[in-house]
Amino acid sequence: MLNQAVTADPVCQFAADVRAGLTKRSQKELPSKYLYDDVGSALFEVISVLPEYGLTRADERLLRQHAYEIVDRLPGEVVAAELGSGSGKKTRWILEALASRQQTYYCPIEISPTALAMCERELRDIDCISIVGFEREYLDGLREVAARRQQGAHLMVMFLGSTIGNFDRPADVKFLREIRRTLLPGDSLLLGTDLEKPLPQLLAAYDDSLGVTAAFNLNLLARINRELDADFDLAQFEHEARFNTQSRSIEMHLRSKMDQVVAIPRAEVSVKFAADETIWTETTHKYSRHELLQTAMAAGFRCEAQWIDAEWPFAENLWIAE
Ligand code: AVI
Repeated sequence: MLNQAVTADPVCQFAADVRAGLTKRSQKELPSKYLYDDVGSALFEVISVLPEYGLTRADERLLRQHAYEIVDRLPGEVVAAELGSGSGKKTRWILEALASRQQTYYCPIEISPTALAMCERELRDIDCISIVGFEREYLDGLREVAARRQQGAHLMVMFLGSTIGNFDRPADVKFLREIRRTLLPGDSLLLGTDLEKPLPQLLAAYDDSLGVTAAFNLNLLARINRELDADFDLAQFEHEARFNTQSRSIEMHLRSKMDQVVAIPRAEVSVKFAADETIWTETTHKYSRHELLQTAMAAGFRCEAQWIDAEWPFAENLWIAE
C-alpha cells in the first residue's frame, strides 16, 4: 500500500492569525480551523458520539446505507480525494464500494498530522485501496491531487460531515467554486450538509450537558497558551453557543467573565478584554434543501442525487461538475 505524506509549516501563520483576529476593533475572532490541534481533534471525536450531536451519526448512516448507490453513479476509474478526512471512519463505506469495482487511489487531505495518521491506520486494511495522504490546506492539497491524476480518471471529491457549514456565507459558495475550478466537467463532489432543525435541538448540539463542546472551544485558548506562550486564564472565559437568526447559523463564542489583559508573547501582542466581550470562534450554518440546489448551481455543479437521513435532518448531496 502506497502511503506518503507531504508536509508544510503553519506555525508563523497561527501567530499572525491570532494577532489579526484579537486586535480587530469590532468583534474579536479566531479562525475555526485552529480548533483542530491534537487535543481539539480528539475532543471533536468525542463530540461526534454525544447523544445531543446527531450530525456525525446521520452522515455515517447515509454513507453506510447508500455507498453502493453513490458509487454506481460514478463512471469507470475513480480517484477519491477527501477534504478533512478526520478519523476516516465514515469514508470506509464509500471506499469499500469503490474497492469492490477496482483498484482505487484515496487521497485524504488534512492539516492535522494526527488526524491524517489516524485515518491512514483506520483504512489501510481495505484491499484495492492505495492511500496517499496530503498534510495540506484543502485547496492546495486538492490542486496537487488533480495535477497528479492519470488521464481519463474520474475525480470524486468528498467533503463530508457538513464542514462546508463552517464557512461564512457567501464564502461557502466561493470555496465550492474553487473546488469546481480544480475539476473537469463530469467530475463529482459528494457533499455532506446539516439541515435546518428546531432551535432547542440545535442549541443542545453545540452546548452539550457534559461540557465537551465547551472544552473543545476553550482548547483554542489553551492552544494559544501552549504554542504562543500566552497567559489566558481559562477559568475566566466561558463557552457560549448562540443562534444567529439572520444567517441561520449557530455561532460559538468565548466570553470573557471580567475585564482582563492577556499577553501573547509569540504573537507580539497584549489583548484587552472587557467583561462580557466575546471571541467568535466558529460558525456552523444549517441549510434548507432549496438553498442547496441554488448553491450547487451558483458553484458550477448540477445536483445528481440527494439522500436525507430519517432521524436527524442531514443531506448527502452528489453534485456533478458542469
Ligand atoms: C466540523 N463541523 C461540521 C462541526 C459542526 O458541527 O459545525 C464542528 C463542531 N463544532 C462544535 N461542535 C462541532
